[in-house]
Order: sequence, then structure tokens, then C-alpha cells
Amino acid sequence: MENTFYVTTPIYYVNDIPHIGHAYTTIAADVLARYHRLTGSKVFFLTGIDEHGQKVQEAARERNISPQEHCDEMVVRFQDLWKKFNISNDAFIRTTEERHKTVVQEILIYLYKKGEIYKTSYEGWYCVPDERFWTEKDLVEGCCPECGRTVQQIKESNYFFRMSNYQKWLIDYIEKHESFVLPQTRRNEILGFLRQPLEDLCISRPRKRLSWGIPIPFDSDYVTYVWFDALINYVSASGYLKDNDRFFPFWKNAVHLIGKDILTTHCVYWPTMLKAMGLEPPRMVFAHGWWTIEGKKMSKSLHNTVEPNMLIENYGTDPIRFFLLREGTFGLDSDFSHKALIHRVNSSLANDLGNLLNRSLAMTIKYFKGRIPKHSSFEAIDESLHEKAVQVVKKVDTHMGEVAFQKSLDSIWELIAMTNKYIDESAPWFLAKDTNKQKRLATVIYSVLESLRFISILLFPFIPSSAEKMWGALGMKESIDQQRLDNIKKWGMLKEGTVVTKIPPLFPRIEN
Ligand code: ME8
Repeated sequence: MENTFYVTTPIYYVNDIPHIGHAYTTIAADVLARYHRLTGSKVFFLTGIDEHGQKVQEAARERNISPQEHCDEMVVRFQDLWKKFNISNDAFIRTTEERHKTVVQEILIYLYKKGEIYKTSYEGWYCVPDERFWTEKDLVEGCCPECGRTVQQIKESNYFFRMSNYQKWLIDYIEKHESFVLPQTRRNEILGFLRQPLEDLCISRPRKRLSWGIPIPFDSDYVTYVWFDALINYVSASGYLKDNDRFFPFWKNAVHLIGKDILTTHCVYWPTMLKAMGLEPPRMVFAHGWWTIEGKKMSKSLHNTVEPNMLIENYGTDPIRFFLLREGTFGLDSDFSHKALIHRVNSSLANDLGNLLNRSLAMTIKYFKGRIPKHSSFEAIDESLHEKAVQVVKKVDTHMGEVAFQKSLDSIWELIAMTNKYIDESAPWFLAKDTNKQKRLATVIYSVLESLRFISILLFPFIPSSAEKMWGALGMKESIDQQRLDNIKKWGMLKEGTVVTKIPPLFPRIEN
């Protein structure tokens, strides 16, 4: 049976202006999706937008338009940005779409009939901006523990999901499934959180206070709590209830990428909701760290949000994709600065990779009129380059399985560095001057180009458009996104006689 791989990003709030945090998660998901396609898996990559809730209702009211019109206008900013970033998502879900709303309502009816949802009156502290209830003990100095703003005491009837029933099950599940919540620190955080008694989850909001939500199908006075609605996107968009034959094979291999800010909703609310619905939890929830900007928390009030469109304009798409995944460890916090970005692009992309490509193509053109030469028998130095290339493919596979982007890139850079060193040590420019060494020269150039073939394939998930150009420059005719690692990871597949082309520098040096 065909392998499947399902990767998701959070669905971002439609009101937000897309920033590098959103771009980070989406690019990471794109790299995983592209990598798994390379391995031959059938991939489903989902991203989308969270469109309900108080903030959207208020923003629309301020603009004197309907919430739907507001969403329709705002969603485009994300969709346009993902195009610019070369994001290869297979689907895009908006929570105001009928296909999503009907699944949410069917789930609500199912859980209500099953006794998993009940109505009761409730008194608690409510944070309006976060749309969340808190208990007295949750509050920090009388304010919302999440955003620090003042809370209001509210008494009202609402519907609750019996989340508390699943506490024991969840602890057990997390303990038995080591890679369900990653990285380890986040797993410990959730297990720590679950040492306190788990309460039931309020999953409705009275319509008189908030009307912009999915109506509760068995009580027209209420709409669905935005998180209960939003989490369901992961199953509604992949065919649950509507096309179960498509849904289940993907669901058993689902990976949610999220930021560490939304750990509890994804690792407590979501698996317990799924359990009540009779579904397995996703295979993995990986929570990455946060980007700070020049050492400071990114925030609207500090006016330090990094705007991705501006970054693309200044530096180009692939340098940003590369920087975000190379700079920090996925799972830990990272710091953004223009200085670090410029340094990284100049040293790794312009110097190491760009120069390797340029000089290799230039030598092929100069010594062999641009035709890939025929190699003769390989010497020890050539063999070690081959071995390295084959070994790097394996290493990248292991690292990608661990969602370790930085390590994957480091391994690819080992091959780049070794190929540069191989050129320096083999000194083709001296071989070229000696008529007796033409066969050796051909073998050296062949080996360098073959290594570049490996490099371009391995880099394709990370920097797709540059890798495609490298691939084209090597004279490869078939499209790079149709390649499968299994078929191409053998050394010696470049065909002699193929014509290479010199291309403009892929990564021009950025001057400070
Ligand atoms: O939470 N660094 O949406 P959201 C890295 N709608 N990533 C960051 C970041 C930062 N400084 N800031 C935000 C929501 N992110 C809900 C999700 S899912 C069913 C519903 C990224 O627009 C990170 O992926 O606030 C985080 O999880 C996400 O943006 C939150 O996006």
C-alpha cells in the first residue's frame, strides 16, 4: 500500500497581518510536504484560516461591513503570501466554508447525543480579547494569564464538553506514545499541565454576545466556541465524514506543526475531542519555538513585526526560506536580525553553494564545451565523494523524520563543503594544462556535477525555485518535482554528453 503523509499548519486568525511567525510554520510544513513527496509518499498538505470569533465580528463592525466580507478581503493577504513563498499546499481551508461548518455541526450532534456535551450554568472570569474563560486560580494578579489584560466576571449558561473524563486516558496515551508531542520539553510541559485536575471545556458562546460563529445545531441561542470549531479543520478539510476512504489513510499519518503558544489546545483539547469522536489522535504534534526580533519579543505595540512581503522584496524567496530553517533549531526560540540574515545568505548561499555551482558550470563549459564528460575509473578521492553523497541522503532522511531542518541542512552543507574541497584538491585547472591528464579531468568534472545533482535534489524541498534552476543548469530534462529519491540516489546517473548551461548567480552577495 502507498505511504501517506499528512501535514498541517495552524489555521491563522484572519485578522492578523501575516508576519514571519506565520511564514515560519508554513514554510516548515512546505519543506516536510515536498520532502515526503520526494520519498514517494502520497502527501496532503493543508493550511488555512480561522475566521470566526469576537475579534472578527468587532473588526467588521468597525469597518461597517459584514464579517464575511471582512474575511473575504483579509484572507487574500495570506493566500498571496503563500504563493510568493512557493508554498505547495494541496488544500486551503476557511472555517466559514460550508464543507467545514457541516462537519463541525455533525460532530456536535454526535457528541451531544452521546452525552459528551451537556448544558450548565457557569460563573467564571472571561477574557474578551482571548474569548476564554478562566477560573479564579488561573488568573495572574487578577488578570488573564495569557494576555495579561483585565477579565470580567460572567455568569451564563453554556454547553460543555466532558473533557475531564479523558484526563487519565490522555496521560496514559502521551506516556505510551513518545513522539506524539514533540519536542520533549513540550511533552513534559503537557504532562505537567495534566497533573492538575482537567476541567470540562466550554464549547459554546451565547449568540446575544457573539453571533459570528457556527450555530450550535441543537440550540439556536448559541454559537460554537472558536477553538472547538477551528481544531476540527484538520479533519473537515481532509474528508472526514464526507470521504472517509480518503480521510483515514491520511489521518493515520497526520503531523500538526504549531507554535508553542497553542500547545494546550492541540495536545489536550484536540486529542480528547478526537477520542470522544472515536478517532485516534494525530501521529505527531510538533511545537516550534518563537522568533524574537533583535532579541525582543515581536509585538504590534513595539512596531517590530517583520513583514514577510518586505523581506521577499529585499532578499528573495529562497534566501528567506533557507534562513528561517537554518538559523535556529526547530523547537527552540530563534532570533531574527537583518545582520544575521545577510551573513547567512552570503556565507552559505552565495559563497559555499553559489560559487560551487558557478565554477563547476564554468569549468564544464571551458574544458568540455559545456558537455558532461565521460568518466573513467574512479580513484579513492572520487569514491569518498560518492560515499559522502549517498551517506548524506540517508542522514537527511533520518533528520527529516525527526523534523530537524537545521540538521538536514547541515548535512547537505557537508556535501557542499566536501565537493568544494574535492575541486580544490583535484585542481582541474592544472589537469587541464596537461594533455596526458584529460581523462582524469573528465572524471573530476563528472564527479563534481554528479554531486551537484544530489545537492539540487536534496535542496529542492528547502529552496525549490533555486534547486529547480540548478537542476535545469545541469541539463536535466525531467521536471525536478517529479523526481523520487529512490530512483535518483544512485551515484553515476548523469548522462555523458548532456549539455549544461551557465546561469546568472543564484544568490548574489548582499552588500550591507
Ligand atoms: O493561534 N514565532 O492563530 P494565530 C514563531 N487561529 N511563530 C509564530 C510567532 C512567533 N513569534 N507568532 C505566531 C491561532 N506564530 C489560531 C490557531 S489552529 C486550529 C488555530 C505562528 O494567527 C505559530 O505557528 O495566532 C503559531 O502557532 C501561529 O502563528 C498562531 O497563529
